[in-house]
Amino acid sequence: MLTVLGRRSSANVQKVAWLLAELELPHRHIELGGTFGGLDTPEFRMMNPHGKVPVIKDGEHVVWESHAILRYLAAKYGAERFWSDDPAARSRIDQWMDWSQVTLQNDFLNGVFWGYYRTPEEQRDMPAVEKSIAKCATHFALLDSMLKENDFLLGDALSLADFVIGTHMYRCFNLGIDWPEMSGLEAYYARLQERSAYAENVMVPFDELFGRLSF
Ligand SMILES: N[C@@H](CCC(=O)N[C@@H](CS)C(=O)NCC(=O)O)C(=O)O
Repeated sequence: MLTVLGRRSSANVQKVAWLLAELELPHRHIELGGTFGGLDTPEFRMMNPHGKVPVIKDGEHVVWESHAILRYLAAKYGAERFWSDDPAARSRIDQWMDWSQVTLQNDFLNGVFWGYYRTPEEQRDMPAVEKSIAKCATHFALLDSMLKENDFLLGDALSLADFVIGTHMYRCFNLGIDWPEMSGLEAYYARLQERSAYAENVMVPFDELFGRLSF
């Protein structure tokens, strides 16, 4: 039996939970981290020495790092549905996954979500937050132009690029930030919300994280 470990309020866990739901893969989900704790036990550190979620256990095989987990699941169980065996097609997906991890997450999750939402108001560095919002607006404008042409980021079918970028759309549109006009991205977010796998696994209330820097 496949096991996923990680609190459902974590965006990195949500990417994995959404993919598992799309694949309709039977699994059990153990909430860990955040208020659930459990990341410092020797048993957990044996699985992930960094003490972070998500982690999956597939039989005896353990994988940590959300994007590595997505690639593992898509390769093993996806039958090329969301990733590809073809190196060229795969690299088109990988480049957006890596860009999301390195650039978008730095500006959105670290700069805006942590800098604004998770930081208590009196500790916020608003000039830094404004800079991150401006960087995100540039990233979102690029994604918006792609999504005016296509239903999903890389064409008419969902790919791993959508799992990693689409997950952030729920927070992007629910933080109370006035983004510039981005009707392509809004339509994309509306399409994602129609998918029960997205609605059930990504649209998880995150108010427990408001003003909370402790985990
Ligand atoms: N790059 C890692 C980041 C992992 C990470 O930072 N996970 C956070 C949750 S999003 C965590 O474990 N935080 C500690 C906690 O939730 O207690 C990944 O993509 O899996």
